[in-house]
Amino acid sequence: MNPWTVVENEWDPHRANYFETLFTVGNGRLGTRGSLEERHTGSLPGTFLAGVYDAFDAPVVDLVNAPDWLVTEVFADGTRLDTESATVLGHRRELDLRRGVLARETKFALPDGARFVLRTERFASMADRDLCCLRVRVTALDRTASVTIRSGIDGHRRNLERLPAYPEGTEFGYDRKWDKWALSTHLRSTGTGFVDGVGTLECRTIDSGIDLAYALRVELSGIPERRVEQRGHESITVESEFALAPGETVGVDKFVGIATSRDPKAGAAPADRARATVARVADLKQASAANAAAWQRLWSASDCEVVGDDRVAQALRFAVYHLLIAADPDDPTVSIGAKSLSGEGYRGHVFWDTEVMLLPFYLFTQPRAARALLGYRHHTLPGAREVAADNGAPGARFPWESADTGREECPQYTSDGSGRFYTREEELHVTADVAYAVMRYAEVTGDDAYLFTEGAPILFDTARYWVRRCEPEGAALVLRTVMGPDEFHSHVDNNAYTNRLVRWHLEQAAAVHHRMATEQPELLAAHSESLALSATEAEQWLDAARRLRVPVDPDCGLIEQFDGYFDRTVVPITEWDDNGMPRFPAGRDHLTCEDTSLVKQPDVVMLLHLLPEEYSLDTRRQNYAFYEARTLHKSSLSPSIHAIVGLQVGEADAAERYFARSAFVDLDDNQGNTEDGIHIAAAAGTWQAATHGFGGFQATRAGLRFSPVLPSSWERLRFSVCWRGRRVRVDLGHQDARFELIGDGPAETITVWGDPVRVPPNEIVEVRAPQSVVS
Ligand code: IFM
Repeated sequence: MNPWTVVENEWDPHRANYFETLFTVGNGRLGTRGSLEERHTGSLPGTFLAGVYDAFDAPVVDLVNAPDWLVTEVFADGTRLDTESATVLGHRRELDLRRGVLARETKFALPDGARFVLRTERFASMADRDLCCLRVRVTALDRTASVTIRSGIDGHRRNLERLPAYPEGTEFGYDRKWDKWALSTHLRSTGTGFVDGVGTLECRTIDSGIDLAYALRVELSGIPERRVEQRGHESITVESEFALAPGETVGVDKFVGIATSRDPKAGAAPADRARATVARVADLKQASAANAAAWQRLWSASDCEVVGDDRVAQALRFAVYHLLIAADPDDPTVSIGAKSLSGEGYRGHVFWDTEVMLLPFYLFTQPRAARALLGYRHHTLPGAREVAADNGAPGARFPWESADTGREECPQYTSDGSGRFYTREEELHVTADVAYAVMRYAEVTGDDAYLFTEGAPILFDTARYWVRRCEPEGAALVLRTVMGPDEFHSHVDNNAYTNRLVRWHLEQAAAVHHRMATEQPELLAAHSESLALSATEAEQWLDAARRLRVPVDPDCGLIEQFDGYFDRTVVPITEWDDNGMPRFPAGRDHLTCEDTSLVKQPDVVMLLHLLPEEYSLDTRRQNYAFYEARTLHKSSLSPSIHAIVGLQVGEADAAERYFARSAFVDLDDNQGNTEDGIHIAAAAGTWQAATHGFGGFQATRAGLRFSPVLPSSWERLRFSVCWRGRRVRVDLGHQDARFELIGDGPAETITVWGDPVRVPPNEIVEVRAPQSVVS
């Protein structure tokens, strides 16, 4: 197995939607699902542009399924070369993770047996995020033929809205199921045309009013009999016709420039910018080389390599690939949805996943991307203020589901309308999670300028929200009617995770305020003025932090997940699936575990993960054992966190199982919903489980620490981490660990297996594992 590629070896329409997700190409600015260029019955194509949302014709805002730049049809002697009109003799696709290129080779036969090979290559350029490229080549194997290639842009796109209720147990075949969905229209055509051989398709999102422009340049390979430019109301196409001799190959190279009126660097009209993008490309060779060079730079900072287990190595690279195509370091107005830009799942909405699951990957490998992701929360502060105001509070409260404005976008009901969930109203912890991410970024990068300019207003305005949201109970403060990360339990009081993180948040906000009073008094005065912050508010934050109840049983160290949790009915977990993951006990599902102590995903265990230094090993051991036995892992965020905390408390076997569950969630489709999009939080959790878990890597105020304990099948684990502006290359084995600090400056002292190690710059330092680890 090549750990740098993911391969599809045969055409199976039942697996096609799964591969469409896996084979998404992208560059953070956009993502395009891996559909066949000509599509098939049952295909689910999609191109998603970061930040392009619209609410027209839908109950909640959608990440718009934007015009499709791939669409290409090939005809051989009048027969369409697709998986239904012709016979598929062979089919292979390969996603090259190293360069972000999806290559295809399909061999078709016509009814008379004449064979044709269709080869394509596509990428969304990492070198120029406004550019997408597609190469199409057709070879006639047996006889002369007339070949027509139609390649263009399809602006007639719809989002899936909802599947109407059908009798329970109704199932539709792969070729019918998407047809059953109600659809939403988000785009209105504003014009199509060709000038000097370059086509333009323009449209506007109906509700949010974003202008989109696509420019199309098609270069032919071979001498055509005919070349025609065609424009329709919502499409543009270049059609070329070739007479092919046996063994001859013809084709097209397609360049597509994409621009929108919401791009941060918007200046000229989108159509002009899109046309300029395709005009500056010399040819596909040059565009491919620039793309490959950009990818090489990304991988040199972000690779996470497992030596000795190619299957795991591939899974980790696949995770990193999807993380790299999800983030745009140049756009601080967008974040990453729960399915990245790879599908319509969760309508492209942004959750706490970004701050808690994804951010560490970017922080340690692509800090500019981390900075941009935090920029999104700053950019959406006005929306968060509206959310607070809607709830009768001052300050800012981040929404549970966020899109372009920062206002709450979480639906109240399940998609068929039958179930009510309360995440929108009650999953308040996201606000503290954002504060946590702000502080982590500042700590790891040492970027005080960020902290004092953009971080501080986030911390301050959200802290004042908490002060109002907390209620007095005697001398203490409590947080009633909330939901913690465990979404099986709504309307609970004093969720330990929420309360503890809120206290931490209030303390950090007060500490930053205090620092600014001496280090940045003018900036503090400016923030105080713009936020109408009174001189005593920071004191109120500290007072609230002191009084907020965070219960831990003093005898056993057990943290009660929320008030009364220990009294909920204990329903034992008795069945596990083929991956060793728990099944719902009979009669229980997502909405019917309220009265039980069953837990959907780490809640107390997530707290142990985020604040590892606050809890003794004994407390972590106790709580992990108690809650792990009750956790159903019905979120893809769950297994990786259990792997990490499990390793800290010595549960290595369970950790390997949890790691595998996270690492293969999409490659093995082990939740059965990969077709909706990549579980991007699990991809990031997998990276965390490898580095923080098996690598024992922690970045603390005191510096970097490593205590690797690798699975026996891994020979080495290699990755890099950015720390305070420099990069450390890490190479960990069972018996030794090597470190190289890249860049000028003083030596760093890091802690390896508990001992301090001095690492001078640009020198490989080797550390032998102590006997206790080796044996
Ligand atoms: O944010 C998560 C949540 O924790 C569990 N349900 C899915 C959401 C999006 O990934």
